[in-house]
Amino acid sequence: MNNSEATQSLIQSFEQAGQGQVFAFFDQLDAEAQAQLVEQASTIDLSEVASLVEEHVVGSHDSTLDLEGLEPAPYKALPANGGDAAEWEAALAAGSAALKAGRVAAFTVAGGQGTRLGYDGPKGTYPVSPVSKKTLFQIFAEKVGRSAERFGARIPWFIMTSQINHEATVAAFEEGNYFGLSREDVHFFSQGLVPAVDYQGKILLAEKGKIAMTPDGHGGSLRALVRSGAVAKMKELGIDVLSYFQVDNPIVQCIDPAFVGFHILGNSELSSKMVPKAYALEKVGHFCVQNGTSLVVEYSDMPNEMQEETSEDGSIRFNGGSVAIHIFDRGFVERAGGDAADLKLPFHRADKKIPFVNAKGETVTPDAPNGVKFEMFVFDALPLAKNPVIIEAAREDDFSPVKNAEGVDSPKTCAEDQLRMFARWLKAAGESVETDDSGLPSITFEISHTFAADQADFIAQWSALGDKPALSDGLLIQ
Ligand code: UD2
Repeated sequence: MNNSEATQSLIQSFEQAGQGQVFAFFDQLDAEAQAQLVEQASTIDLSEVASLVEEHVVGSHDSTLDLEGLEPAPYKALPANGGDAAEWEAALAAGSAALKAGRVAAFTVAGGQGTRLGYDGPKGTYPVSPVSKKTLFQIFAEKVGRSAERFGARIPWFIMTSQINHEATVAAFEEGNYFGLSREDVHFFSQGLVPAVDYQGKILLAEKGKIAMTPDGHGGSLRALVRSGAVAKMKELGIDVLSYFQVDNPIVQCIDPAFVGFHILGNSELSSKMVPKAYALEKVGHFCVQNGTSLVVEYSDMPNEMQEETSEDGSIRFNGGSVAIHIFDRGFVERAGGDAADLKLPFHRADKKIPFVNAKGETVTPDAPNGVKFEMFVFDALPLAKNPVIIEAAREDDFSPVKNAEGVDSPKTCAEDQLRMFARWLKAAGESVETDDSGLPSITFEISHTFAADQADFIAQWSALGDKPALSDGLLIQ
């Protein structure tokens, strides 16, 4: 029996916090299981749990957002949509200089469970490219590697996993030989976990010796970057610009020099890309301002009438869709993910069906929500950041996520969007490609990102290529 003083005082602290049920079956566990429970329990911040419970579960929680004075946020439009071309040129030059100077790192949040896709494994190991079926991780690795080559600098890549998929993620990189990257340039770290609670605020047990804990949301990345030592590593490497993207979006420009430039020239602590919404009720967050402060309002927090409002010219008023592409200033991450009390991200409540062990020791699988999980959202950092910059991005150049097994945002739509992108690149380089009205080519081919990271890169690479391959079904340009 695990009876050390430290264990006894841990159990006592849980009892004092009204969470003694966590150890209800402790005496029935063998020594190894006891040690595991103790280890898990010792990672829990009981005062954080108490304030989460007070604020979101038992207290008078009024989570409705105050919509008073909410306006669409201003943004830098693309030159094609009326933006200032000279400003975009200046941003491109500034971003390219920062990249050459080695100030930029890539950062992927990959700690999610990917339940909607129904894929059993880290989402980044899901194959998505149309011909060679490269995985999401390989595509990002090739884009990051190609950008490093193009700008003649190292671009380290930080990847946030969670306890659920950490080992499998690292194993996939080992097996893939880091997809051509140098192993020293890839840094993995795990995000934090928060316990799930029932509607009385009691921490739930998943098993007699295991607490039900879930990842603390992509917003947990800020504190995980600090706690894991990733921020210290960036400092050591001279990196102050962090290019943030989600694991589910292979179209994303992992390293976009113009975006980096806007961020630097704007002296911004947090910059974001907006994509005009595809339709009024698209399920994305909205970039807004309220009393001079920028913020993202999730679709679920904005009434439909507001999402459907139109401007005088008939266009959607709240048009700025948040597609989870950001750039963080390292110093800001260090403060917001550290102890700065005024820069804390809030937690959100999600009601879920959480299997649990009841007081009799039986495992119950509920068929209706029985408890609460807590998550932080990274875009809640926006109101906390100084000089936030928002730029417009073309959906087709930056956003086609794989979220669902079928229908919208599925492997099929994503593969088609990649094909459209490859066809556009070839056309921009002066080639003729047969496509339908939606831009989808009649043949399936692929441009490897070891060859080109983005359209400008492709045009330069393609025109420098002596023997150009003839376009044919199944062709892989690499
Ligand atoms: C997110 C945004 C939505 C829009 C959309 C674009 C929220 C609440 N909404 O929706 O506004 O921008 O993305 O695709 O975020 N992740 C972690 N740890 C966690 C949870 C998630 O790393 O604890 C990662 C996950 O691996 C993925 C990303 O965060 O890369 C997005 O997670 P999601 O699939 O839950 O986001 P979604 O589609 O609800």
